[in-house]
Amino acid sequence: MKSNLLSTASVASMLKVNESTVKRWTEKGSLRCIKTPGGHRKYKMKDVVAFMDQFAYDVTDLLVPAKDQLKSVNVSTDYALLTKDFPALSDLFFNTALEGNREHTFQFLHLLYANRITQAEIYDRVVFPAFAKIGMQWSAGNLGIEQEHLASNTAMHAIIKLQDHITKKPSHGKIAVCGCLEEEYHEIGITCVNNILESNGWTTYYLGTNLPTESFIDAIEQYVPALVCVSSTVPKTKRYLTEACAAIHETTQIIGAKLVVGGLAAGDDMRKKLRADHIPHSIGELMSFVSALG
Ligand code: B12
Repeated sequence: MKSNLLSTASVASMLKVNESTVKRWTEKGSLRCIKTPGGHRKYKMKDVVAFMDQFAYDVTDLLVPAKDQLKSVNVSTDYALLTKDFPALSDLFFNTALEGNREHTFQFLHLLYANRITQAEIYDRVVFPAFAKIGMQWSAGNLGIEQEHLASNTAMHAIIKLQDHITKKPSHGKIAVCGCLEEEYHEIGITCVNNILESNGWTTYYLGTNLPTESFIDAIEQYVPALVCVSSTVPKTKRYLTEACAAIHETTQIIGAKLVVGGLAAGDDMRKKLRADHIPHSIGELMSFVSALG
Protein backbone atom coordinates (compact mmCIF):
# COMPACT_ATOMS: atom_id res chain seq x y z
CA MET A 1 0.00 0.00 0.00
CA LYS A 2 1.35 3.44 -0.94
CA SER A 3 2.08 5.56 2.15
CA ASN A 4 0.26 8.90 2.18
CA LEU A 5 2.60 10.31 4.79
CA LEU A 6 4.90 13.15 3.77
CA SER A 7 8.64 13.30 4.47
CA THR A 8 10.34 16.36 6.01
CA ALA A 9 11.81 17.13 2.58
CA SER A 10 8.41 17.13 0.84
CA VAL A 11 6.88 19.33 3.53
CA ALA A 12 9.83 21.72 3.22
CA SER A 13 9.37 21.91 -0.52
CA MET A 14 5.60 22.46 -0.16
CA LEU A 15 6.12 25.27 2.31
CA LYS A 16 9.11 26.66 0.38
CA VAL A 17 11.43 26.53 3.39
CA ASN A 18 14.51 24.55 4.45
CA GLU A 19 14.16 21.15 6.08
CA SER A 20 15.73 22.61 9.24
CA THR A 21 12.89 25.14 9.45
CA VAL A 22 10.31 22.35 9.23
CA LYS A 23 12.16 20.52 12.01
CA ARG A 24 12.24 23.68 14.12
CA TRP A 25 8.47 24.23 13.71
CA THR A 26 7.92 20.57 14.59
CA GLU A 27 10.09 20.77 17.71
CA LYS A 28 8.25 23.90 18.84
CA GLY A 29 4.97 22.01 18.45
CA SER A 30 3.62 24.33 15.72
CA LEU A 31 3.54 21.51 13.16
CA ARG A 32 2.41 18.02 14.16
CA CYS A 33 4.38 14.99 13.06
CA ILE A 34 4.50 11.30 13.75
CA LYS A 35 7.68 9.33 14.28
CA THR A 36 8.28 6.04 12.46
CA PRO A 37 9.73 3.12 14.47
CA GLY A 38 13.04 4.02 12.79
CA GLY A 39 12.82 7.54 14.29
CA HIS A 40 12.01 9.41 11.04
CA ARG A 41 9.55 12.29 11.08
CA LYS A 42 6.49 11.88 8.84
CA TYR A 43 3.69 14.35 8.31
CA LYS A 44 0.00 13.90 7.57
CA MET A 45 -1.30 16.18 4.84
CA LYS A 46 -4.17 17.28 7.09
CA ASP A 47 -1.67 18.45 9.75
CA VAL A 48 0.30 20.43 7.17
CA VAL A 49 -2.94 22.02 5.93
CA ALA A 50 -3.99 22.83 9.53
CA PHE A 51 -0.59 24.45 10.07
CA MET A 52 -0.99 26.53 6.90
CA ASP A 53 -4.47 27.48 7.97
CA GLN A 54 -3.51 28.44 11.49
CA PHE A 55 -0.65 30.66 10.40
CA ALA A 56 -2.50 32.21 7.45
CA TYR A 57 0.18 30.81 5.22
CA ASP A 58 2.20 32.01 3.19
CA VAL A 59 4.70 32.27 6.06
CA THR A 60 7.58 32.69 3.62
CA ASP A 61 5.84 35.70 2.13
CA LEU A 62 5.57 36.97 5.65
CA LEU A 63 9.21 36.46 6.51
CA VAL A 64 10.74 38.14 3.49
CA PRO A 65 9.43 41.69 3.87
CA ALA A 66 9.96 41.61 7.61
CA LYS A 67 13.58 40.68 7.10
CA ASP A 68 14.19 43.14 4.28
CA GLN A 69 12.71 45.90 6.28
CA LEU A 70 14.80 45.10 9.32
CA LYS A 71 18.13 44.82 7.49
CA SER A 72 19.36 48.03 9.06
CA VAL A 73 18.98 46.56 12.53
CA ASN A 74 21.91 44.59 13.79
CA VAL A 75 19.83 41.79 15.30
CA SER A 76 18.80 38.47 13.85
CA THR A 77 15.00 38.48 13.90
CA ASP A 78 14.94 34.70 13.65
CA TYR A 79 17.28 34.35 16.60
CA ALA A 80 15.32 36.86 18.68
CA LEU A 81 12.14 34.96 17.87
CA LEU A 82 13.61 31.60 18.66
CA THR A 83 15.02 32.72 21.99
CA LYS A 84 11.99 34.92 22.77
CA ASP A 85 14.36 37.85 23.25
CA PHE A 86 11.65 40.39 24.09
CA PRO A 87 13.91 43.46 24.50
CA ALA A 88 15.31 42.82 20.99
CA LEU A 89 11.84 42.18 19.54
CA SER A 90 10.53 45.32 21.18
CA ASP A 91 13.41 47.35 19.71
CA LEU A 92 12.58 45.97 16.28
CA PHE A 93 8.96 46.97 16.76
CA PHE A 94 10.05 50.43 17.96
CA ASN A 95 12.00 50.95 14.72
CA THR A 96 9.24 49.57 12.54
CA ALA A 97 6.50 51.73 14.10
CA LEU A 98 8.64 54.85 13.84
CA GLU A 99 9.33 54.16 10.16
CA GLY A 100 5.57 54.54 9.74
CA ASN A 101 5.01 51.72 7.26
CA ARG A 102 1.69 50.19 8.37
CA GLU A 103 2.00 47.03 6.30
CA HIS A 104 5.52 46.24 7.53
CA THR A 105 4.47 46.89 11.11
CA PHE A 106 1.52 44.54 10.74
CA GLN A 107 3.75 41.94 9.11
CA PHE A 108 6.19 42.17 11.97
CA LEU A 109 3.45 41.57 14.55
CA HIS A 110 2.07 38.75 12.45
CA LEU A 111 5.52 37.20 12.29
CA LEU A 112 5.64 37.20 16.10
CA TYR A 113 2.20 35.62 16.35
CA ALA A 114 3.03 33.01 13.68
CA ASN A 115 6.05 32.10 15.80
CA ARG A 116 3.96 31.39 18.86
CA ILE A 117 4.49 34.66 20.71
CA THR A 118 1.15 35.04 22.49
CA GLN A 119 -1.15 38.01 22.09
CA ALA A 120 -0.52 39.03 25.75
CA GLU A 121 3.24 38.83 25.20
CA ILE A 122 2.97 40.91 22.02
CA TYR A 123 1.10 43.64 23.93
CA ASP A 124 2.91 43.56 27.30
CA ARG A 125 6.42 42.66 26.21
CA VAL A 126 6.77 44.09 22.70
CA VAL A 127 4.31 46.98 22.10
CA PHE A 128 4.23 48.39 25.65
CA PRO A 129 8.05 48.71 26.15
CA ALA A 130 8.49 50.07 22.60
CA PHE A 131 6.00 52.86 23.35
CA ALA A 132 7.50 53.52 26.77
CA LYS A 133 10.75 54.11 24.87
CA ILE A 134 8.97 56.37 22.37
CA GLY A 135 7.55 58.32 25.34
CA MET A 136 11.00 58.69 26.92
CA GLN A 137 12.60 59.80 23.67
CA TRP A 138 9.77 62.27 23.13
CA SER A 139 10.22 63.70 26.67
CA ALA A 140 13.97 63.97 26.08
CA GLY A 141 13.32 65.92 22.87
CA ASN A 142 14.84 63.22 20.64
CA LEU A 143 11.56 62.54 18.88
CA GLY A 144 9.06 65.08 17.56
CA ILE A 145 5.34 65.00 18.29
CA GLU A 146 4.75 64.15 14.63
CA GLN A 147 6.99 61.08 14.96
CA GLU A 148 5.15 59.96 18.09
CA HIS A 149 1.80 60.43 16.32
CA LEU A 150 2.98 58.54 13.24
CA ALA A 151 4.25 55.66 15.36
CA SER A 152 0.97 55.51 17.35
CA ASN A 153 -1.21 55.49 14.24
CA THR A 154 1.01 52.94 12.54
CA ALA A 155 0.90 50.67 15.60
CA MET A 156 -2.87 51.05 16.00
CA HIS A 157 -3.40 50.05 12.40
CA ALA A 158 -1.11 47.02 12.76
CA ILE A 159 -2.74 45.92 16.03
CA ILE A 160 -6.23 46.15 14.53
CA LYS A 161 -5.18 44.30 11.38
CA LEU A 162 -3.44 41.60 13.41
CA GLN A 163 -6.72 40.96 15.22
CA ASP A 164 -8.26 39.69 11.96
CA HIS A 165 -5.53 37.04 11.82
CA ILE A 166 -5.75 35.81 15.41
CA THR A 167 -7.31 32.40 16.02
CA LYS A 168 -10.35 33.13 18.19
CA LYS A 169 -11.82 30.85 20.84
CA PRO A 170 -15.51 30.12 20.36
CA SER A 171 -17.87 32.58 22.02
CA HIS A 172 -18.83 31.75 25.62
CA GLY A 173 -21.62 34.33 25.51
CA LYS A 174 -20.23 36.70 28.14
CA ILE A 175 -20.06 40.41 27.42
CA ALA A 176 -17.28 42.91 28.12
CA VAL A 177 -17.42 46.69 27.76
CA CYS A 178 -14.07 48.46 27.24
CA GLY A 179 -13.26 52.15 27.08
CA CYS A 180 -11.50 55.26 28.33
CA LEU A 181 -12.88 58.07 30.49
CA GLU A 182 -13.42 61.71 29.61
CA GLU A 183 -10.40 63.50 28.10
CA GLU A 184 -8.39 60.31 27.86
CA TYR A 185 -6.89 59.96 24.38
CA HIS A 186 -4.46 57.07 24.88
CA GLU A 187 -6.19 54.35 22.92
CA ILE A 188 -3.62 51.66 22.18
CA GLY A 189 -3.79 49.93 25.58
CA ILE A 190 -7.58 49.61 25.67
CA THR A 191 -7.62 48.43 22.06
CA CYS A 192 -5.25 45.63 23.10
CA VAL A 193 -7.50 44.78 26.08
CA ASN A 194 -10.58 44.67 23.86
CA ASN A 195 -8.80 42.51 21.25
CA ILE A 196 -7.51 39.91 23.67
CA LEU A 197 -10.91 39.52 25.33
CA GLU A 198 -12.47 39.07 21.90
CA SER A 199 -9.87 36.39 21.06
CA ASN A 200 -10.82 34.60 24.27
CA GLY A 201 -14.51 34.24 23.46
CA TRP A 202 -15.85 37.50 24.89
CA THR A 203 -18.40 39.58 23.03
CA THR A 204 -16.92 43.04 23.36
CA TYR A 205 -18.34 46.52 23.07
CA TYR A 206 -15.51 48.93 22.44
CA LEU A 207 -16.34 52.50 23.50
CA GLY A 208 -13.02 54.09 22.53
CA THR A 209 -11.60 57.24 24.11
CA ASN A 210 -12.98 60.36 25.84
CA LEU A 211 -16.24 59.04 27.22
CA PRO A 212 -18.09 60.98 29.95
CA THR A 213 -18.72 58.89 33.06
CA GLU A 214 -22.53 59.03 32.65
CA SER A 215 -22.23 57.71 29.08
CA PHE A 216 -19.97 54.91 30.29
CA ILE A 217 -22.62 54.00 32.85
CA ASP A 218 -25.36 54.20 30.19
CA ALA A 219 -23.42 51.73 28.06
CA ILE A 220 -23.05 49.35 31.02
CA GLU A 221 -26.79 49.49 31.68
CA GLN A 222 -27.52 48.92 28.00
CA TYR A 223 -25.17 45.98 27.34
CA VAL A 224 -25.29 44.38 30.82
CA PRO A 225 -21.70 43.06 30.65
CA ALA A 226 -20.02 40.59 33.00
CA LEU A 227 -16.79 42.60 32.73
CA VAL A 228 -16.03 46.31 32.39
CA CYS A 229 -12.49 47.43 31.51
CA VAL A 230 -11.37 51.02 31.93
CA SER A 231 -7.99 52.27 30.77
CA SER A 232 -6.50 55.43 32.22
CA THR A 233 -3.15 56.96 31.28
CA VAL A 234 -3.47 60.74 31.72
CA PRO A 235 -6.74 61.35 33.61
CA LYS A 236 -8.45 64.74 33.64
CA THR A 237 -7.53 64.87 37.34
CA LYS A 238 -6.75 62.14 39.83
CA ARG A 239 -9.92 63.06 41.67
CA TYR A 240 -11.98 62.67 38.50
CA LEU A 241 -10.50 59.21 37.96
CA THR A 242 -11.28 58.20 41.54
CA GLU A 243 -14.86 59.47 41.33
CA ALA A 244 -15.50 57.99 37.90
CA CYS A 245 -14.26 54.55 38.99
CA ALA A 246 -16.40 54.74 42.14
CA ALA A 247 -19.52 55.60 40.11
CA ILE A 248 -18.85 52.88 37.54
CA HIS A 249 -18.12 50.37 40.29
CA GLU A 250 -21.42 51.14 41.96
CA THR A 251 -23.19 50.26 38.69
CA THR A 252 -21.14 47.12 38.02
CA GLN A 253 -21.92 45.87 41.52
CA ILE A 254 -25.65 46.30 40.94
CA ILE A 255 -25.56 44.18 37.78
CA GLY A 256 -23.03 41.69 39.19
CA ALA A 257 -20.24 42.65 36.77
CA LYS A 258 -16.53 43.00 37.56
CA LEU A 259 -14.74 46.30 37.07
CA VAL A 260 -11.09 46.15 36.02
CA VAL A 261 -9.01 49.32 35.75
CA GLY A 262 -5.60 49.44 34.06
CA GLY A 263 -3.10 51.74 32.38
CA LEU A 264 -0.32 53.97 33.63
CA ALA A 265 -2.59 56.14 35.82
CA ALA A 266 -3.76 53.07 37.71
CA GLY A 267 -0.19 52.62 38.96
CA ASP A 268 0.95 52.01 42.48
CA ASP A 269 0.23 55.48 43.92
CA MET A 270 -3.45 55.36 42.81
CA ARG A 271 -4.00 51.66 43.44
CA LYS A 272 -5.41 52.05 46.95
CA LYS A 273 -7.67 54.97 46.00
CA LEU A 274 -9.43 53.38 43.05
CA ARG A 275 -12.58 51.34 43.53
CA ALA A 276 -12.38 48.31 41.28
CA ASP A 277 -12.51 44.53 41.49
CA HIS A 278 -9.02 44.26 40.05
CA ILE A 279 -6.19 46.58 38.99
CA PRO A 280 -3.77 44.41 37.03
CA HIS A 281 -0.28 45.53 36.12
CA SER A 282 -0.53 44.00 32.67
CA ILE A 283 -2.78 42.36 30.11
CA GLY A 284 -1.31 39.01 31.09
CA GLU A 285 -2.55 39.61 34.66
CA LEU A 286 -5.98 40.61 33.33
CA MET A 287 -6.24 37.29 31.51
CA SER A 288 -5.33 35.34 34.67
CA PHE A 289 -8.04 37.28 36.52
CA VAL A 290 -10.72 36.64 33.89
CA SER A 291 -9.89 32.96 33.55
CA ALA A 292 -10.21 32.58 37.32
CA LEU A 293 -13.74 34.03 37.02
CA GLY A 294 -14.71 30.84 35.16
C1 B12 B 1 1.26 57.46 22.15
C2 B12 B 1 1.15 58.44 23.29
C3 B12 B 1 0.24 59.50 23.15
C4 B12 B 1 -0.69 59.64 21.97
C5 B12 B 1 -1.80 58.56 22.06
C6 B12 B 1 -2.31 58.17 20.68
C7 B12 B 1 -3.27 57.04 20.69
N1 B12 B 1 -3.94 56.88 19.58
O1 B12 B 1 -3.43 56.31 21.65
C8 B12 B 1 -1.23 61.09 22.12
C9 B12 B 1 -0.49 61.97 21.15
C10 B12 B 1 -2.72 61.27 21.97
C11 B12 B 1 -0.77 61.45 23.53
C12 B12 B 1 -1.21 62.57 24.19
C13 B12 B 1 -0.75 62.97 25.42
N2 B12 B 1 0.22 62.39 26.14
CO1 B12 B 1 0.94 60.65 25.73
N3 B12 B 1 1.96 59.15 25.41
C14 B12 B 1 1.95 58.29 24.44
C15 B12 B 1 2.99 57.19 24.71
C16 B12 B 1 4.24 57.49 23.90
C17 B12 B 1 2.56 55.77 24.42
C18 B12 B 1 1.23 55.32 25.07
C19 B12 B 1 0.86 53.98 24.53
O2 B12 B 1 -0.01 53.86 23.69
N4 B12 B 1 1.59 52.91 24.93
C20 B12 B 1 1.39 51.57 24.41
C21 B12 B 1 0.30 50.84 25.16
C22 B12 B 1 0.24 49.37 24.73
O3 B12 B 1 0.63 50.91 26.54
P1 B12 B 1 -0.43 51.29 27.65
O4 B12 B 1 -1.48 52.19 27.14
O5 B12 B 1 0.28 51.67 28.89
O6 B12 B 1 -1.14 49.88 27.88
C23 B12 B 1 -0.46 48.78 28.41
C24 B12 B 1 -0.65 48.65 29.92
O7 B12 B 1 -0.66 49.87 30.60
C25 B12 B 1 -1.92 47.88 30.03
N5 B12 B 1 -3.20 48.58 30.05
C26 B12 B 1 -3.56 49.76 29.54
N6 B12 B 1 -4.86 49.99 29.75
C27 B12 B 1 -5.34 48.92 30.40
C28 B12 B 1 -6.64 48.65 30.83
C29 B12 B 1 -6.85 47.46 31.49
C30 B12 B 1 -8.24 47.16 31.98
C31 B12 B 1 -5.80 46.56 31.71
C32 B12 B 1 -6.03 45.31 32.40
C33 B12 B 1 -4.51 46.83 31.25
C34 B12 B 1 -4.30 48.02 30.59
O8 B12 B 1 -1.90 47.06 28.91
C35 B12 B 1 -1.12 47.58 27.83
C36 B12 B 1 -0.17 46.52 27.35
O9 B12 B 1 0.79 46.21 28.29
C37 B12 B 1 3.19 57.36 26.25
C38 B12 B 1 4.53 56.85 26.79
C39 B12 B 1 4.32 55.76 27.82
N7 B12 B 1 5.27 55.55 28.67
O10 B12 B 1 3.32 55.11 27.85
C40 B12 B 1 2.99 58.87 26.40
C41 B12 B 1 2.55 59.42 27.74
C42 B12 B 1 1.55 58.49 28.40
N8 B12 B 1 1.89 60.66 27.38
C43 B12 B 1 2.13 61.62 28.20
C44 B12 B 1 1.62 62.92 28.08
C45 B12 B 1 2.19 63.96 29.05
C46 B12 B 1 0.65 63.24 27.12
C47 B12 B 1 -0.06 64.59 26.92
C48 B12 B 1 -0.46 65.30 28.23
C49 B12 B 1 0.86 65.43 26.05
C50 B12 B 1 0.35 66.84 25.78
N9 B12 B 1 1.01 67.77 26.41
O11 B12 B 1 -0.58 67.00 25.05
C51 B12 B 1 -1.29 64.20 26.08
C52 B12 B 1 -2.50 63.84 26.99
C53 B12 B 1 -3.66 63.36 26.17
C54 B12 B 1 -4.77 62.81 27.03
N10 B12 B 1 -5.39 63.61 27.88
O12 B12 B 1 -5.09 61.66 26.92
C55 B12 B 1 3.05 61.19 29.33
C56 B12 B 1 2.27 60.99 30.64
C57 B12 B 1 3.08 61.39 31.84
C58 B12 B 1 2.23 61.19 33.06
N11 B12 B 1 2.33 60.03 33.67
O13 B12 B 1 1.50 62.05 33.40
C59 B12 B 1 3.69 59.89 28.74
C60 B12 B 1 4.07 58.82 29.78
C61 B12 B 1 4.94 60.34 27.95
C62 B12 B 1 6.07 60.80 28.85
N12 B12 B 1 7.10 60.02 29.00
O14 B12 B 1 6.06 61.84 29.41
N13 B12 B 1 0.12 60.54 24.02
